[in-house]
Amino acid sequence: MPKFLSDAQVAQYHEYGYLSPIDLMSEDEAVAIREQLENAEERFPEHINAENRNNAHLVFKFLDELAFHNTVLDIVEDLIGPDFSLWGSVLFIKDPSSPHYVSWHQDATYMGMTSNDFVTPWIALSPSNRETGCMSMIPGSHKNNIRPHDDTYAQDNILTRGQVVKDVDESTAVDLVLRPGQMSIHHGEIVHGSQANVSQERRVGFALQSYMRTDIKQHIGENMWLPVRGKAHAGDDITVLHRPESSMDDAAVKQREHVNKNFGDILYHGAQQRRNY
Ligand SMILES: O=C(O)CCC(=O)C(=O)O
Repeated sequence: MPKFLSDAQVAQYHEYGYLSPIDLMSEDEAVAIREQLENAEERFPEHINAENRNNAHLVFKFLDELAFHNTVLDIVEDLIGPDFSLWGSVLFIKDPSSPHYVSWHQDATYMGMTSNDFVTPWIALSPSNRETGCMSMIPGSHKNNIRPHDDTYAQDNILTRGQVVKDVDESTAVDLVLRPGQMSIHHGEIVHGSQANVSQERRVGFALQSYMRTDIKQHIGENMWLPVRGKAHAGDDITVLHRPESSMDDAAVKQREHVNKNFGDILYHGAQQRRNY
């Protein structure tokens, strides 16, 4: 029996590769978290910006708390079972009237995992819609394995390599419209992307990328995992990560630097170029 989702939602996830929208918190709660985020951007501009956007949950308590939000974890458990860790997180922020977009891609392509059966909750901290540049999914595309990607390094593409899957039938795409406080969740192999923000409003999304069963391992780089629920990742090759004691504490900052170096080495493994994010 699922903990949060209905049986129909679980079946829908397996059929289409995503679920959306899911009510996670009130709009007021989401606005309060966004305020904390914008306060952190002001206070620690070197530690949280468009280039330094990965794994901020390892240094900011309010993001760590989102990563351990009980409802998020119940939803994850309904989809991948009781034993899982968190691999990383990414803040996907698009400023008002900015050209930045995300090309059609499959998350698992460059993660170097032994299985791609994992989930990414994406939490909206602002309105995410067609104008602000919401995510769009190609339903069912998680069933066709990883397709070839071209690394374009296109300037306005905010994916690491600007990687793109060719020949996507865009007529089947579904826009995931979210109000602040709602979330979506998607499979590691689903083809998805997002357009530029043509509105006057900032679009702020926090992707917990990704929660993975603890029998899944990294086969490129160091095997680093933040234990979340159930049986933790085990083995001599596992580096266990820790939650921050308080925001920006020294040990947490050091740990994140180490994790982000490893993250970059994995995501750019074999790449022709390396960008600063
Ligand atoms: O936030 C976006 O526009 C894209 C995010 C994304 O590709 C992801 O979370 O996997």
